[in-house]
Amino acid sequence: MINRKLLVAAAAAIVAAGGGALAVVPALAATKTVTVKDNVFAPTALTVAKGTTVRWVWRGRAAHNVSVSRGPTRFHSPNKVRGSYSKQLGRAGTYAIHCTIHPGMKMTVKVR
Ligand SMILES: [Cu+2]
Repeated sequence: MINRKLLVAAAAAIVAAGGGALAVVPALAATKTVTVKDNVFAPTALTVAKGTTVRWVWRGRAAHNVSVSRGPTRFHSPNKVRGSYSKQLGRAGTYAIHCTIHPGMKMTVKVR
């Protein structure tokens, strides 16, 4: 005979865990998109909450990259002509970002 009380307790535990996980997902899933055009980022300034993922999407014809020149953490995308590059920003501060191929191609991301 199956122990019905144990089954009910197990089901309740699974529902509680699932509910908790679902409640956490929206905060972690926040994403902001930046368009990488020929020789300009759009927008050029962005302010996001800590933990936000910034996703750069290539829309131009020339190769570009996303490189942090100054900021709480450094990262550097490959040179790309299409596709996207995402980075979750977990440390607060101002990130000065540029494309190393086009020195005038700059933007800032403020994480608070
Ligand atoms: Cu560029």
